[in-house]
Amino acid sequence: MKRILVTGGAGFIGSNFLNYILKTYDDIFVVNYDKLTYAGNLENLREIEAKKNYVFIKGDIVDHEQVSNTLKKYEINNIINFAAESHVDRSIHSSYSFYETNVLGTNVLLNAAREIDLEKFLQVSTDEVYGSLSTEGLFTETTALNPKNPYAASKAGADLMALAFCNTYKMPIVVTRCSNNYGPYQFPEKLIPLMVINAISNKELPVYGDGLNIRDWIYVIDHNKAIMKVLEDGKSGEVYNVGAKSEKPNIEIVKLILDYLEKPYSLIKYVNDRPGHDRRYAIDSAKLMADLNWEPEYSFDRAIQDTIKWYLDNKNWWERILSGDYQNYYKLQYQTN
Ligand code: NAD
Ligand code: TDX
Repeated sequence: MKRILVTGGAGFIGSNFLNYILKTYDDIFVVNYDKLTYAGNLENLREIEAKKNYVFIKGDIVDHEQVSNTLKKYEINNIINFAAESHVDRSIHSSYSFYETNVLGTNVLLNAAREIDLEKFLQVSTDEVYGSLSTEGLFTETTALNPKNPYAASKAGADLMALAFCNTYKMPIVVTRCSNNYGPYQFPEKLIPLMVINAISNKELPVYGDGLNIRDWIYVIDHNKAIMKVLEDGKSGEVYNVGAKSEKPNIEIVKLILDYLEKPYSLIKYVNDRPGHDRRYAIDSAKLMADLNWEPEYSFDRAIQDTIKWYLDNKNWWERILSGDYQNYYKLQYQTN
């Protein structure tokens, strides 16, 4: 039986992952190990928190002793590392916590994993490690790493450490690199929830630069199904790109949100560009599709509507987040614009 340590399971992708696997598989046991930073929220897990095969532990992945004790106490044989500082703009304000959690934390997990009977270690990574594309081409698994912001650099460092442990200690380790996710429970610092919430609240929608930067969008459940496939069948030492061939310029998404909510385009405010802003991401997931028989199931047009509707229907969830620290972050990020 898989006994999985999921780190960062109270965040956006991790909580969707736990909700998905604990409703889909009976023959697993899961420990959610999360520090509960500003981005971690146990409310995301209400539907599964009482399950007998689920345990929550508040802990930091940088803490070797606590990680090691948790792995042994629960006889963990699989690890999926979602835990990270994940927001590019925050990494531009200060990169220390990104280095600590993303690089050092992954290194701690890898070392602690050497002490157990490990079936698989899956490092959840991002297409941002490849840098930025111009108008042509796609990122493949062999594209050279060229991270362009502190967040991306910290994720690239973690990937390389994971692959080095695989090579050096012959550990069963795989890396996934996914494109931009959207869906329920995403913290409203990221483009889609921020724009939806501001539009609902009749606040300005701050679009960086000319609004023509391109991101390649995937619904979070498609990403999570890919992670499960790679955990089960991914080949040790391999990297798998995950994407749904859904490239959109940012401004198109912002207008789509305003159209859906029947709000005027006059809410759009073009603001100063993000420093070093990557122009375009586009990911080729042909390897994952061919080798592990994975395919995205959700169309962008349908899933983005479901996502906007989720934020409309779950005001309580985001209103609680908008108080306190979030206001301070918002001022810091947008006051000069
Ligand atoms: P998130 O910021 O929503 O959640 C991160 C979670 O990690 C939170 O619950 C937080 O409390 C926890 N955490 C942070 N530091 C920790 C620490 N030191 N110890 C233990 N827990 C800690 O992030 P997300 O968007 O859900 O991203 C999850 C993973 O997926 C990250 O590794 C990210 O790099 C990767 N990823 C994200 C996207 C995306 O579009 N959001 C795309 C590709 C890859
Ligand atoms: O207020 C905004 N205005 C704006 O124009 C915000 C928050 C974003 N943007 C732009 C910047 C990007 O071009 O929207 C695009 C998406 O921005 P984010 O949601 O911050 O995502 P991105 O920087 O692309 O990174 C995301 O995808 C890769 C995740 O945050 C990462 O964790 C993941 O690894």
